[in-house]
Amino acid sequence: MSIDRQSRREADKHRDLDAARVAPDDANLTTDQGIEVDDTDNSLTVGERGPTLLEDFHFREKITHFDHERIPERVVHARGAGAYGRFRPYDGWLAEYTVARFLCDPSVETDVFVRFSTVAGSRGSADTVRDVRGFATKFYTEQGNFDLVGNNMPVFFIQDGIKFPDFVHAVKPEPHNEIPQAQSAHDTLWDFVQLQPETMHMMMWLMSDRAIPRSFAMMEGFGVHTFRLVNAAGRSTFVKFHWKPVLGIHSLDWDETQKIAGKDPDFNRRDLWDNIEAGNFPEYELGVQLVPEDEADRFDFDLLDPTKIIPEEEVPVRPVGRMVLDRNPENFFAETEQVAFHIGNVVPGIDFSDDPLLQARLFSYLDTQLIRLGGPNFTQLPVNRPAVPVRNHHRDGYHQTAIHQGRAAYHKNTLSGGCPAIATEGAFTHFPERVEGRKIRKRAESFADHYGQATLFWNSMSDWEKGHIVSAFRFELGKVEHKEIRKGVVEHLNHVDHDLAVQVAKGVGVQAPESPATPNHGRSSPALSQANTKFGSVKGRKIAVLAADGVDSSAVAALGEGLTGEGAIVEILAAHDGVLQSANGGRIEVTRQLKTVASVVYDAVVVPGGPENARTLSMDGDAVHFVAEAFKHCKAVAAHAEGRAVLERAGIAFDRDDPALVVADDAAGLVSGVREAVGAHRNWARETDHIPA
Ligand code: HDE
Repeated sequence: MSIDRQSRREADKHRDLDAARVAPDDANLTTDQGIEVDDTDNSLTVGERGPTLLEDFHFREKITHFDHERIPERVVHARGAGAYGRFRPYDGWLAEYTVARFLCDPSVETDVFVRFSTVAGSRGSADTVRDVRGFATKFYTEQGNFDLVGNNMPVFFIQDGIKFPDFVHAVKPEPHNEIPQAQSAHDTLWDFVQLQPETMHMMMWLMSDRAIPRSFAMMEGFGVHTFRLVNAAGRSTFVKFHWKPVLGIHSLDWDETQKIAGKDPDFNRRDLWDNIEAGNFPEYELGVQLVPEDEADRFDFDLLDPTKIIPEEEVPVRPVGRMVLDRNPENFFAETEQVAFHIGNVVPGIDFSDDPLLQARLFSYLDTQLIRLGGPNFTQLPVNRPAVPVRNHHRDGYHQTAIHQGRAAYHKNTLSGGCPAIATEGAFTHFPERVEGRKIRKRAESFADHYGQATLFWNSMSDWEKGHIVSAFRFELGKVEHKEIRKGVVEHLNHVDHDLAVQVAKGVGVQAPESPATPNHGRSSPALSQANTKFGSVKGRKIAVLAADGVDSSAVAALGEGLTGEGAIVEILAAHDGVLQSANGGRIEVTRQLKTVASVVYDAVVVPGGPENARTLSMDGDAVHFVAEAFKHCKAVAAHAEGRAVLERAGIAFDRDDPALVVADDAAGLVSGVREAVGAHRNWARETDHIPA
């Protein structure tokens, strides 16, 4: 679906950004003072070989500016990638619950900027590490900016924000040697976990495939906390926000992610960028779970507890509208690095709940921007400023870019004609929630169950997902040096599910528990399983075609014609760049040299026919390894006619019952087989074969 661009746009962010855009033109190079210089390659010296002169203002300014190019990276979510897009509600049904116009007026299209991120790693860390992904959206609405600062997992590690520094110190590289980078597999994190059982539900998500998404376009987003919607009558309804990817939720293989971290550390970032450039725009549906205030107590958990979900089977996610990301930023630093999200940026019709994690975040985001972006005027940066006018009495500060006119910077005033005036209607009004109680430091009893929903998550997984979770726990705890910590975690897992605890214990060499610490309640939520997500699309998928001279071009042409129109990216890989001679004497342009890529950055591999092609590729270790590795990672592996020989060389038997193994003698059969296998994402059943590679 594409959103109509001809819509009403009172808040047009792109027009607003025009004022800040600086395009290269044919004008001369100047200093920051606008002075043209005659040489920017040689500093001013005494004689050709003499000392440099302090009066060389161009040299000094150039170096000084360079020295100050870096700003502190985000303390968490340092590595990210951003994109602009548009959001539009489908219809007006949500108006019954909120006065936020951008959510209920289908004639309004709202510009957005989204930043996806990993949490623990530094700015330069690899994309495909096991981690939570940030999914932060800034809506430039006509009522001001609304930021939905979410993650790709619906719960969090802790219940109270005061624990956040402890948690982050535990998960970040250890302080004595700053090892490991962007990894949760180390002692301090798991020590924290074993002493803080409220982490258990989130740890199940973190050990699941949700932590290694194939693409930012193939993961969900969650607001996590319970928020409020407030309607025109002032009635409040509790709400959980969800982003549902149109392509479904799909993940990488763990072995693959580790290899990608070396072969292409920018894997997810590149995927986002390339697909937007190719017109394969990532799309998400915004959905809401609504709970009337007077029904808040009907659950067996507390709505204010951010370690809990509302199962979709209990409260369905109702679709609100669609977001399309259709434009890459023009300058990473100016936009993606300087964007400043804040959970406290809400518009009329959206309000907060008393979730203690949410309340802490309300303090943290503004505070962190002040240091990261160097003062209170970061809201004037092009990517941050709203697309509607800002008028108030805030003045001065570092990097003030506005020239405020007039004498009165206070309210009330007569000297500026009383301006700016206070809105009489449509302004933000805090929901007048009734609260009373004693000041106290105590976790609510209703937050006490730390295992029930971890069990729900486990019970909801398919067999292959369970297998991945067990392997992930074994991997992570296997890296933990202190046996006592491994043991402590297994004891908690024994409250989640006995079988899970036993399997993990076996892997990490600790005594397996004899009986469950808490009996499994047996409940599940099928919506949590990736086995029940959407399948069938090849949009954004990368298909490698291995080729050499003598390749039968009919299969190559058919793949290109058949699949690129549906959004797949088909690339011809060969031992060298340039052009190949096809079997019928034609020329085929090579997209990439085999040595510069690897199977792990593709979703499928196809070996076309042609006897000479098959002979050459069978003798090429890189090509054979490519096929074997793709097969190991449960991907679609396909051969056309003589191309079979290369699969055989990779040790693949054809008599297996394997829908992702496609062998065809006709080009049409090859294309339809590849389409189906790629649309199914992976054949995880292959894992039980323990394929080497
Ligand atoms: Fe954040 N978080 N967070 N967080 N968070 C930041 O703000 C914080 C939490 C999330 O792409 C910081 O600008 C506290 C939950 C995202 O720029 C900081 C607590 C969720 C991003 C901060 C949490 C998030 C951040 C660091 C516990 C999911 C990246 C830099 C009370 C709902 C936004 C910055 C971007 C970033 C604090 C917990 C999501 C330090 C104190 C829960 C997506 O302010």
